[in-house]
Amino acid sequence: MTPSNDTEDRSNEEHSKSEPAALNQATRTGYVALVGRPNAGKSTLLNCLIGEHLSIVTPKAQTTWQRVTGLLTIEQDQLIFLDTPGILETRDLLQRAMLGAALEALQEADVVLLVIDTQRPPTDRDAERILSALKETSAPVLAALNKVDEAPLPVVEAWDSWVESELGAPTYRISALTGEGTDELLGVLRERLPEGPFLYPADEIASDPVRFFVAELVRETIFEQFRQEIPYSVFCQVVEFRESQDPVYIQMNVYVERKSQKGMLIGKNGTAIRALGEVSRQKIETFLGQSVYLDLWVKPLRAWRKNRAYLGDLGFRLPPDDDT
Ligand SMILES: Nc1nc2c(ncn2[C@@H]2O[C@H](COP(=O)(O)OP(=O)(O)OP(=O)(O)O)[C@@H](O)[C@H]2O)c(=O)[nH]1
Ligand SMILES: [Mg+2]
Repeated sequence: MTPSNDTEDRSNEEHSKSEPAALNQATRTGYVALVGRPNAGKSTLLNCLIGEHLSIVTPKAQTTWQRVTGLLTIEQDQLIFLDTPGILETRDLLQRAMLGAALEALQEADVVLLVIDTQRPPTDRDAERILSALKETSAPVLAALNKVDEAPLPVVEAWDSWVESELGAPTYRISALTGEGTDELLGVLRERLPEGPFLYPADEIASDPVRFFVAELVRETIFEQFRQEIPYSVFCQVVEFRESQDPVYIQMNVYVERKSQKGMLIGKNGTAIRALGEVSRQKIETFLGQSVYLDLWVKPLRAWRKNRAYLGDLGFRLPPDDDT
């Protein structure tokens, strides 16, 4: 093809194409990291934006332990949301892995959405943790002032001033629970996406394996049904997933840190584990849209939260410079 007939050839090509005109427009694709202090509503916001119960949510802090990717494609825009564990003070190796996951998402982000719980006023500790974490990113930061459905207005205003003076970032008042303000926020996020091809098919909402979500739904139910340290001592892992069977057969290990916790999880005459299995199974059936046989095996894995090898086996990515 010579430069002289280049234009003509391309215009001919254009006319012969049968795809909709929209495909010829530039697409925008980007990673949007949802970060913030524990319990701010990051996972609720991810679910609200995606329109699915993808990331587990509980009233307790430190629910999310690993990053969860949620995909949303609207017209020419693809948003790859990274829900992250809360930016927290780390006391053990699991918490260091959790913080590491949040910091890694900050490094990968094209846009950072700082999610703030405006039910509580800003503290020095919040300020220190948030500002230190945000040093990891060079991406633009937006702040979602969340929970405005319940938050006292003076506290929302206090956060507004804090974000303005400390970050100079734009703020958006939202409720991830009711959806208030989230359409406008989504519009702003779309505007911030860099141009680029889609990285996932337009109809996909998740990139993590189904096994991960299934195990997370059991962990969510443990947070709901057990008290004190139990939710923080348990991790779930699918060991067998037979999709071709009806009902789908799922065998899951439920690891506890100490032998005594095994008894608590099973309960008197097995009542606790039966209740856990029943509610978890229903959630998994809704998620998969199929009948499920859920086989839970409670196993002690001594002090797994502090054990590098166990955490590695359970799928946690540990910070490389960690010497614990
Ligand atoms: N009233 C109100 N509650 C909310 C809102 N968003 C989240 N919550 C509640 O806040 C609690 C924590 O929500 P999560 O989405 O689990 O918070 P998170 O930031 O993901 O928490 P971690 O994973 O522990 O860091 C849950 O009880 C939610 O129902 C909101 O807009 N309004
Ligand atoms: Mg969460």
